[in-house]
Amino acid sequence: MFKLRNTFCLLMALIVIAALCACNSQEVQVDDVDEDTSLIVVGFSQPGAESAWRVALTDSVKEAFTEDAGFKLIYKDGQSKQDNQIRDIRTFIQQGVDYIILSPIVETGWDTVLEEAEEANIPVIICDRNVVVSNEKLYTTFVGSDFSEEGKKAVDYLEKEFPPDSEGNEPEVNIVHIQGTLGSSAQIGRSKALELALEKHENWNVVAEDCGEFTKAKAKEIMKQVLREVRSSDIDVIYCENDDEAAGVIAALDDAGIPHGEGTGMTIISFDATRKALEFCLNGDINFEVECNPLQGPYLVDMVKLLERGESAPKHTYIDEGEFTKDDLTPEFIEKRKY
Ligand code: GZL
Repeated sequence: MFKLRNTFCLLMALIVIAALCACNSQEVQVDDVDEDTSLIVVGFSQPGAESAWRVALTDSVKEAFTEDAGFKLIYKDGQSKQDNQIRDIRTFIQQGVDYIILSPIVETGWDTVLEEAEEANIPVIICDRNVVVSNEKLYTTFVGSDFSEEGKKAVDYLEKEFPPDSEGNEPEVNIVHIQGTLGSSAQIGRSKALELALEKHENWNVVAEDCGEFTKAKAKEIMKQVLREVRSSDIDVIYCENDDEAAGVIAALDDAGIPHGEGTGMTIISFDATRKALEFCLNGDINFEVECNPLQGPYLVDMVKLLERGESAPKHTYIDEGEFTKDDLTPEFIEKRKY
């Protein structure tokens, strides 16, 4: 009898363990993509929703990759964490999507998961920011911005704003630098341009520098701290690496009653050229806007269609981007902008 009970208990234990294992495997189980769908299934991994620009990119991709256009889009928001994006890409692989579009929060750390996508024969399109990988074959094509060129536009503007005098003497230019997410292509390119300018102009000085994470809240906090440490009369330029940071800087200056922008001796530079920032520019609060174009959905659809036709994609496609001062702007122009 005792032997029988032992066997029964052992059998029950094995059944419970097997059931627990089955449950665990369910945790990573994802809905397989409907096998017989005629739609092209695209997994889209965004780093987050940190800025108005980012939301505009998401909207542009969603508007382009519709079922009417022949696509099933699966959108994932990485909540500003690379680990989440890597998890999302693995989910796309398990779901058996046809393409992965990745807007990488930072440039490095993607080799392993891109190798997994390659092993699964899923082409990866990088958009917006770029990746730095051991082998460029790990992604099919890049569609996005040339951030070094964006930074150069900002520096060119500053060089015109602060020219040498008739004897060639360069003015002293004190700069507050509010960086974007460290390690992102946008931050690397825009910061690099300023670093090169500081090497070129010995009288240009960074009096304060910190990372605003491309957000209004963090930039406002940084600017309030800067104003505790640096006299506002000693600040000639605030170099904001996106419009949300510029909005935070303006809020901090307004709270402190410090005039800024056109005719005040405190020049504000920003990147993205969102509608709200262009309104700041039109009213003189921001002196110079470098456009960073988030309307990448149509470019990406064209790239997927090209690959579907079996054609080879160019490795890099840089999208058209401009720059603005108040003289380029009218309320009607701003109103017509898509973001
Ligand atoms: C640039 C993009 C940046 C924007 C920010 O392509 O990666 O990220 O400039 C956004 O507004 O947060």
